[in-house]
Amino acid sequence: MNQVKIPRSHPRYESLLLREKIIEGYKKGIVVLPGLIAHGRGEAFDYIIGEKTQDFALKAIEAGVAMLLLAERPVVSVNGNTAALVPAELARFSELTGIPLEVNLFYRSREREEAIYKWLKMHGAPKILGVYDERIELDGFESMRRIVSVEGIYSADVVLVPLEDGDRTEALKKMGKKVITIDLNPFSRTAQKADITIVDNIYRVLPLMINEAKRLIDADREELTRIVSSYDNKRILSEAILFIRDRLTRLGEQGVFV
Ligand code: PTJ
Repeated sequence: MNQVKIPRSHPRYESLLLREKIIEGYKKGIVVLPGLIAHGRGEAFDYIIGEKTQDFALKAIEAGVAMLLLAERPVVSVNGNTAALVPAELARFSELTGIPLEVNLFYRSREREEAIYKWLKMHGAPKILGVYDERIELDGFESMRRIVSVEGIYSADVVLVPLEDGDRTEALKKMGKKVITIDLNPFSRTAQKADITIVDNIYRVLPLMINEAKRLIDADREELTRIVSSYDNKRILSEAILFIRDRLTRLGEQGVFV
């Protein structure tokens, strides 16, 4: 397929750019075919929330970063779509906070693991687990995601699992871990089960997480604890769903979308 040059003036510029990133990721062996479908589902929800970071996401981002900074052994789990969309931002966040990345795939193959490792390294990620270090199989779920790094997800107290299929969050929670997710679909199992759900496009979220980490990195533990303990994920999910309802009602009444 030929690379399409997208003019900056195009009203759907960012959305088309993300498609290109996913397609490029597929060609490089980073993204799997079902990842293209997952991206389409995300796009639909992004359209519905107005392709902008809303208040409910900003609150979740603040709490998520505070929780990661408070953690003893935090880790960021990276799948194919995440690696394709925000590799440099993941590397920057990891460098800034000292939190390692871990390659953890649903559709796992040695080639993909190594391709993602190389891709993240190329973008400057300082520490990438789950590929060349010691690994172990977790009990409690069937998918290939059960293969985790001993130093990373296995030992972690807080795990960020962006763009996640359903089966893992509950299993991680049963192991006593806190789970933060980034998911445009507030109805997904992961969104509903996580401790903190950032309902927004990962492409907009990672730069905001980097800014938030810069702001909070020197905050004292009391301040971080206050942010985390005043956060209520049920309320945030309600806000997201009610926002969708109200926006659709408004647009429906106007009879126009753009
Ligand atoms: O790389 P692998 O092998 O680990 O596989 C990755 C995929 C994404 C294929 C796998 O995890 C999967 O099938 O995921 P699901 O079940 O489709 O869930 C992905 C979730 O991410 C859905 O709820 C989407 O709405 C959401 N999503 C997709 N794109 C974005 C997104 N959320 C935030 N930002 C996006 N850009």
